Amino acid sequence: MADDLDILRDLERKVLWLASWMIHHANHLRDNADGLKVGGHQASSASLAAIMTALYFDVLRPQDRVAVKPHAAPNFHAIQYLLGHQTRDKLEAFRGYHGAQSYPSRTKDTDDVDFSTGSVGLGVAQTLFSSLVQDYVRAHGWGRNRPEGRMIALMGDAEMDEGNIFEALLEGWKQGLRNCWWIIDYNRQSLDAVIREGLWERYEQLFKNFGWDVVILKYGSLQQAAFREPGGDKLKRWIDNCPNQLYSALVFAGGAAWRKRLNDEIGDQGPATALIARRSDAALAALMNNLGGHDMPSLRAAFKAATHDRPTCFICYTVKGYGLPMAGHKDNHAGLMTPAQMDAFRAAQGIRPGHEWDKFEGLATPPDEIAAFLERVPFARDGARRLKAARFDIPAALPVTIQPVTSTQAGFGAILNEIGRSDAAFAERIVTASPDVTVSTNLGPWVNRRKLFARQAQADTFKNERIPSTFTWEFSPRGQHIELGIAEMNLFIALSALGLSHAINGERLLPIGTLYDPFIARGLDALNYACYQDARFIVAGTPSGITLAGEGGAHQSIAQPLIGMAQDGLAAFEPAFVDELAAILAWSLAYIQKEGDGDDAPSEHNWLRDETGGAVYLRLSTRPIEQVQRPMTDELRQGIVDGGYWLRRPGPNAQVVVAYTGAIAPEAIAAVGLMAEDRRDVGLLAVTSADRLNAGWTAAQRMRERGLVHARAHVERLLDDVPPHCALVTVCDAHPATLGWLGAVAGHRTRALGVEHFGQTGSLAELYRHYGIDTAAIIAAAQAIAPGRPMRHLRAM
Ligand SMILES: Cc1ncc(C[n+]2csc(CCOP(=O)(O)OP(=O)(O)O)c2C)c(N)n1
Ligand SMILES: [Mg+2]
Repeated sequence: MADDLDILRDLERKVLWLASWMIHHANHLRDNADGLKVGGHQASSASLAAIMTALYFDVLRPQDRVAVKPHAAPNFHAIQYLLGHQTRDKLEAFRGYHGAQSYPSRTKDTDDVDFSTGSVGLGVAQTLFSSLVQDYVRAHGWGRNRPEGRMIALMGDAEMDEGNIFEALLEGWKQGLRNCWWIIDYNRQSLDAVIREGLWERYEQLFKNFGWDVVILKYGSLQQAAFREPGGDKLKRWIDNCPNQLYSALVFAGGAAWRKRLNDEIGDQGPATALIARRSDAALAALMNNLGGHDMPSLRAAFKAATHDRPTCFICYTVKGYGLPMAGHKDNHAGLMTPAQMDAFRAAQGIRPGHEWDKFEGLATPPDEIAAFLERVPFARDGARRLKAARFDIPAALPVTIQPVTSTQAGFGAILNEIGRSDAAFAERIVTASPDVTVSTNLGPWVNRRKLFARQAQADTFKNERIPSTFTWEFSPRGQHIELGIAEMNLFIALSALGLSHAINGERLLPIGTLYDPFIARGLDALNYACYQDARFIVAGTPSGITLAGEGGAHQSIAQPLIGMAQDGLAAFEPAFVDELAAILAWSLAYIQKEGDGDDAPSEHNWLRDETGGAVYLRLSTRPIEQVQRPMTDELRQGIVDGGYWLRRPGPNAQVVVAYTGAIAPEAIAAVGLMAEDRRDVGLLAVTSADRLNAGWTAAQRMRERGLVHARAHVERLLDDVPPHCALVTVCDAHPATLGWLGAVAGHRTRALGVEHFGQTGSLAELYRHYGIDTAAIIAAAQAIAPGRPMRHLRAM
């Protein structure tokens, strides 16, 4: 009988082989008609083969969750294939249509990826926040029937260059991070380069500063044994002093080069020379390549020794391309083995031509023993690992008292305050988070009611000292607001982790984040990442646009509505009035819980994939505006969530229609009112979501092209009421392209007003005039494209 160590070594070889072969197959053996390289990272995968084998086949438990370094995806797919959770078809189609993904993907892969990766650094931070979310869930008394899992990142050493890693480390320290492992594949190579000397010492200090344990796996067991031989101390000293570049170069050059170099530098005609001479070239190379990260006994021992819940960083010395001909070469990142090299590698693995995909081909252990071992692997014990969670009912109308003159941001705070007072089940599941803008985004009243979250309760000192304050900042394990430092990347990764709690912890959360609208750009890649892995959350960007006026030019946002439209997986809204916001928020809280299949047919009502669900972006404003007094009918509510409705329906003789979005509503209303004195039937279209109007229109066109001739989008039905000769003036406090496309829906002449430049401070009137989105600008635009009688009002203004 083979023992577990033998079997793990066999599996390591198999993982290395399958990963290399998968990439080779995709690049050399598949029809690649495009003339583009397919790519794949044989060297980066090889670097992690032993570490991943030790983890997945021995150390991990079903409750553990892993973010795999993006360019080690082939290892992951190979491991799941060996465990029976990945098909050969998918491997053969690696990087192809519907094949195993280039980088592990929660949404596109079928082999149970825990966390997507791809943009380096983000998956790493996701594990940290997922661990905090696990603590949050358990502190609220949920999910206690499941064992606590470890959140584990397998990361490249160059991922440590990403700033978001440091932001996350600091936040983790503040929040008392536990149950998190970051395993650094310390191959001392990035894409372009060999990294600086001594970086591990910086890492070690850094992690220790943030309260982590650091475990360094530098020497493998062969090396440790050699160090105990006579002359071994010299060898160890030489290894410790060897620059990264030279070590890599010698790894690439192989046994004879090692012998020459070592003899030159530590040869003593005594014990060190003898130590070298006792080994063949192959044995010498094996010894020098035997770094901790490739040594199965060291890896198992190190991982199994970490039985505590302290966050732990493992710095594993590795060789990029370990076991492959490109090992150690500085150009190996995108390097691919040639067919001849692959052939030699196959033969060396004992794999017969035509048996490349066979799971047990060429292994020392008999197949039935390996199969029996794989059956016992703890990681795969519970089968599929993605959990399900119940949904929470959301009332169609969220109660709120609307002030006659107020802003959407104030309304947002008021609605949350009302939710905070309610004992509805869904209210318990809401968790808010904000990067140091809790008060200034109007979450204060909600936090007063629902408290700040911390694993340990902590009283509000100001309150204890009887110093009056509007806000009582009490920390409690039942608190429902996570106060983050000012790092927008962290906000989005936190939302990403909170928004996957249903799948990871089996407990659904309803996350709502707030930040200043311009700083969405600061966390944009993390937002994209969160959407890519289908995390469910609501994010409110407020204040926004140039409407924040005195707050200053540097805080003005222009492109965000276009981001909202273009970002897949994110439904974007920009209401003008608080009753609209209440309807949108109620819809959103249900929408983020929807779990239809991504290929579900869109609803015939609006051709949007509303049953699939997604995340939501609300662009809000601090501008107090007069609210429209009206009953919220079902029809109005539907129009609001579908993206638009007629505030004033155009008549048959309309020459002009104004379409507006957001806080600029008073200017649009005033312009229409003034124009109506001279023109008949002027219409006013309220657009609450350019994103959903646009997406519905695109989808309906596609449906028609596919033969569903009756498909009609909401915006098409709205514009049915606009006579063909009528002109459209669109206006929003954002880039004009946000609404400019409306003219293409039914072929209306259109002038799109908006903000293309920014940076000026001033009063609203000054700024709206300066950027050309005030009432006069709307009227002038209408006059220019739909000349009517001379406009007295325009001249008077
Ligand atoms: C945000 C981001 N920037 C750039 C890249 C391109 N890229 C992919 S891997 C890589 C280098 C990775 O080096 P390292 O993390 O050390 O991994 P190794 O390949 O050495 O294992 C780069 C720059 C990326 N994937 N994501
Ligand atoms: Mg590296």
